[in-house]
Amino acid sequence: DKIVADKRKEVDLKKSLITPSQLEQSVLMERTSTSLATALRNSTTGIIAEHKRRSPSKSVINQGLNVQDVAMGYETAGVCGMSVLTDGKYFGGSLDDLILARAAVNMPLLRKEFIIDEYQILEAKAYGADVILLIAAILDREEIKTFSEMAKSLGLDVLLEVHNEEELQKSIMPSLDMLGVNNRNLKTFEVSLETSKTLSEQIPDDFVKVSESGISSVEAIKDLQTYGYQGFLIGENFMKTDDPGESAKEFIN
Ligand code: IGP
Repeated sequence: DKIVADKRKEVDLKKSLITPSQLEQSVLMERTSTSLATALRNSTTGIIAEHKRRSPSKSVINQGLNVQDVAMGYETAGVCGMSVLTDGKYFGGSLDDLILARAAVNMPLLRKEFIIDEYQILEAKAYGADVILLIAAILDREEIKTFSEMAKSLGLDVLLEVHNEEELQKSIMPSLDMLGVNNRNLKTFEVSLETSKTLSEQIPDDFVKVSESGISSVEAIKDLQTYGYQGFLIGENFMKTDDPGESAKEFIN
């Protein structure tokens, strides 16, 4: 909730400095997005590899790497897509990370952000993202609908993140492509893959199921696949090493 309040201030300030119509001038607005949902459906491994320097739960994960090297390493490893954290205050990321990754690779890129305003969706497109994340815990159903429909109109895929049954039930709508279950409780930081297993049967089959956070072994993925998961969002396990791309390779084939 502190994160959301900080984000509100940040977005209001940026809006006054760079207008939506200025964002629309970005060369990247003309780029055709690539679909992460399609890549996941066609993959047997389904890895979405994240760029994450630090987090509120772990503090420093990796500060010494170059985002473009990380992106190229992930792409060479054969991941389905990359998640780029753009929040500065809590995760040490930025929109520069997103646009630099975009310049380095062709695979689908997810803007990992606390989206609370349509302005941030325009930013995602203008800085080269293919997918946005919407977090059910910080949005009501109306916002999820408005934001996901706007993303679709820009050609972006939508990953909706839930942590419990109530968030899942309030969020289901046709403008979402992927449903992600966050195994980490954002309030307590506790991680349990059981969260993905329990919620799996309540996710309708028309959505690609993604399991997020706390995944650190191929065995865990094999297990989650039996519950219908086709996407696996992995950050720390790759980023804590000197060569995230090389670490990701071990999860592919
Ligand atoms: C990655 P992990 O445990 O592999 O580093 O987790 C990702 O799921 C996590 O960073 C995340 C996240 C979020 C971060 C999931 N949902 C929402 C910020 C905001």
